[in-house]
Amino acid sequence: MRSMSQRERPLALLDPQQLAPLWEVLAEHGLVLASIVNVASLPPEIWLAETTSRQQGALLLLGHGGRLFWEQYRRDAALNIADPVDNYSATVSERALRQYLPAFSYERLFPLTDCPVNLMALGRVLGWHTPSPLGMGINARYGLWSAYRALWWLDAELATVSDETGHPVAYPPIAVSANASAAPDICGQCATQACIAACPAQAVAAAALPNLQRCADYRLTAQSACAETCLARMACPVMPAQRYTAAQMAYHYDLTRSQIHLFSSRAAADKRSGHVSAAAQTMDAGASTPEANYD
Ligand code: B12
Ligand code: SF4
Ligand code: SF4
Repeated sequence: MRSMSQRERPLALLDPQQLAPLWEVLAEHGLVLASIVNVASLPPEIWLAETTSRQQGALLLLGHGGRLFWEQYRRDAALNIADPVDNYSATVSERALRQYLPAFSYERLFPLTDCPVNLMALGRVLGWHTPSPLGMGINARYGLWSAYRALWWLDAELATVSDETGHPVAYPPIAVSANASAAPDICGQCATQACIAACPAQAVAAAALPNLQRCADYRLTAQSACAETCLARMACPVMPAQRYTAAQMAYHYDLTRSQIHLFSSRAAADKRSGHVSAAAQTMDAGASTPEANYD
């Protein structure tokens, strides 16, 4: 981990082409999406907070796709630890950094209660996915079945920073494209748009952001068909083999359902007392549980 004094020293040059063994070991743990990019080449909208990490250095973004991560995690992790998926992601990625980049210092930005980066915006910039009616990105290789697992800041300067059009180059080039502007618009070319008709709450619409309130209200109803799943996500015909298993689905959707329940109970209590808490205005998931694996 880095210290304040380490932040001041000049950055060492890192050749991304030498990272093949790092990508390999991460992929073995199911972290099959991995990109590294210089901070200086990123647009300001990816940042949610002022932080020294946005001045210089590089960001290493890791994500899982499909089922492999879940299988590895179930095999390796002690399930009785707090925030197991986040802890597992942080532990295996830090171990890999120590082993393959011992000369660099680094700082974890996610999982973290106050992650200073808008992960979905960063993923878009790096070409990981294109927009879908569900709001989450869709990836050519993993469909709707990917999520961010870890984000690390490194005191490194990458040898190459951007392509000829000025877009940051992601290493290694990933399934969709290394360049967001060149990624295929999967949902724009989808003939069925089955996700829209499949949503029982009419929360999903073409060319619009999903209505998260409708989704949340429906998920809390006693007869909800989306207590442990998302019918719209399951209906997507892209890469069906990557769909989460029933246990994986139930884990994540149980977690978000209880967060939504907590949020709405607090809001109702505030309404009764005439007091509006910060948690009622925006659900402070971090305050109630640091686990951020809402996948
Ligand atoms: C808090 C949070 C939630 C909260 C949001 C509550 C609230 N209104 O405050 C809850 C628990 C409800 C939630 C739910 C889900 N989330 Co969420 N969530 C986060 C988290 C940890 C922080 C977002 C945040 O507060 N950003 C800071 C604010 C300032 O930025 P913002 O843009 O205003 O943030 C809002 C949106 O991000 C929105 N939101 C949160 N999650 C999602 C997911 C989707 C698909 C959309 C459209 C919007 C959305 O809620 C935020 C607050 O209003 C991020 C991880 C991260 N650190 O980015 C994951 C994250 C955004 N969630 C994700 C996912 C997948 C989901 C779920 C599909 C999980 C599930 N299986 O149910 C659902 C879908 C939402 C829905 N349809 O209702 C993924 C998206 C991955 C992707 N492939 O693009 C992320 C990136 C987590 C990850 N590890 O990858 N989430
Ligand atoms: S069903 Fe079609 S429009 Fe909906 S998420 Fe899948 S590819 Fe996109
Ligand atoms: S969880 Fe259910 S209500 Fe929410 S978007 Fe998916 S299908 Fe619609």
